[in-house]
Amino acid sequence: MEKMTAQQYMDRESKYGAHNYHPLPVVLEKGEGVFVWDIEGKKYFDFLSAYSAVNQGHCHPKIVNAMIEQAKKLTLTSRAFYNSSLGEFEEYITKYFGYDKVLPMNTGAEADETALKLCRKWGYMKKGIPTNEAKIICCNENFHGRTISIISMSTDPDAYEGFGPYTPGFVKVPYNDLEALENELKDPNVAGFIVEPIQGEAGVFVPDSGYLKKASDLCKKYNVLFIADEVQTGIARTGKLLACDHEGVRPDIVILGKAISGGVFPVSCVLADDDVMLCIKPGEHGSTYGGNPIAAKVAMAALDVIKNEKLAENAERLGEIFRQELSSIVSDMIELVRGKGLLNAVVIKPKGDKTAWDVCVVMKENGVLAKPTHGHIIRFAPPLTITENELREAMEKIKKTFKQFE
Ligand code: IF1
Repeated sequence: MEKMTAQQYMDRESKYGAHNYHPLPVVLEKGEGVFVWDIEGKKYFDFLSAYSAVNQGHCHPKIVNAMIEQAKKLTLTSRAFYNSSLGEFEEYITKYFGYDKVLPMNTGAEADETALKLCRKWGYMKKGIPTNEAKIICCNENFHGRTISIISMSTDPDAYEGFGPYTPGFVKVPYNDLEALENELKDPNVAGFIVEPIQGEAGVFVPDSGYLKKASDLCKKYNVLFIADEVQTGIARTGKLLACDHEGVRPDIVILGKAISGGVFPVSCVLADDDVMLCIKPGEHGSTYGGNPIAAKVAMAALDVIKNEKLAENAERLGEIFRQELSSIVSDMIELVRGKGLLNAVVIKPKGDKTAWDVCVVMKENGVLAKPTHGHIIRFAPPLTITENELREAMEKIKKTFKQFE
């Protein structure tokens, strides 16, 4: 049989798959550490890390082995029965992050939904909000996933338009605006405030230093739950285990996903203390796959790797170097560099008809994969296992790319 070309792979996806994505034209078939290879054997630095899911590097042997070993033994029981791995994971992760309880799910959106339900339930049971009156404050330009309720929080027409009617009960405030937040917090029917410590989809928008701490203090003052969506920022990506750790903030609810499995298996979860978590009773929430034995073993291995390989420390140190190097590039297409740890972005000023998309295509030719967001922002988020030498090597390719647009 003749070998398929990249074009044939892409055409087949286009013919048989829904058109809900617009991928960069590269067909990958192998990954190891910070590298991925396409079907022709060309090697690339992965500077997207599956949107920060592959923080531990591609196909990390410890995580993959944990999956294989468990897959040979027991894959799924549902939560109708106990399984011998779930409790081990629950103890491990609650001690790891310092919370009383965990509720396991599979995807980020599901964990966000879980947090919203938990928050509303707490609002009725503990805060005494009248039935069906609970409100949750969210931020403009947020990204929390793709379900109907979550897109009801969105201010991005691409995310919400054409999918109404929307779920009521959300109040939107500008991100990074404490005054607007406090105004809404005064409403006694507000149960929670959900926030990304750094807005990823918005283009790696880092709030002013002190914002999270003050927002969390305000929530305490008004008896409102502070809910941190750390799906993208968590698990060492920004240079600390959680992005909230930069300001010493301890959220009432933490939402985790993506890198909690190192990109090996869909795992997500919500962390909270008993006062909040025990508001949900048997039969009120769950998921067939949530808390399955493979997920449990994979997540423990993935979190082990974060600590053993000191990935938070590496992200912090290399992030500084990366931003320094990026900022040193002289190009009239670079408007701004921002980020924290190894979650960074460059705001691109289009040049003639050349946009961030064109930059990413040329960068791909040069051996670095990244993806534009909102048309004019390029996100750079390599696996946190990257070494300084690898980072500098990738940097040369990025510099070369911008030179080609001179
Ligand atoms: C896609 C963005 C990144 C998230 C936060 C929940 C979820 C996400 C803070 C939902 C998901 C993704 C999904 C991915 C693109 C991506 C993304 F640009 F859309 F914002 F990472 F930057 N909370 N983020 O960032 O998690 O249900 O997808 O597991 O392809 O849509 P999920």
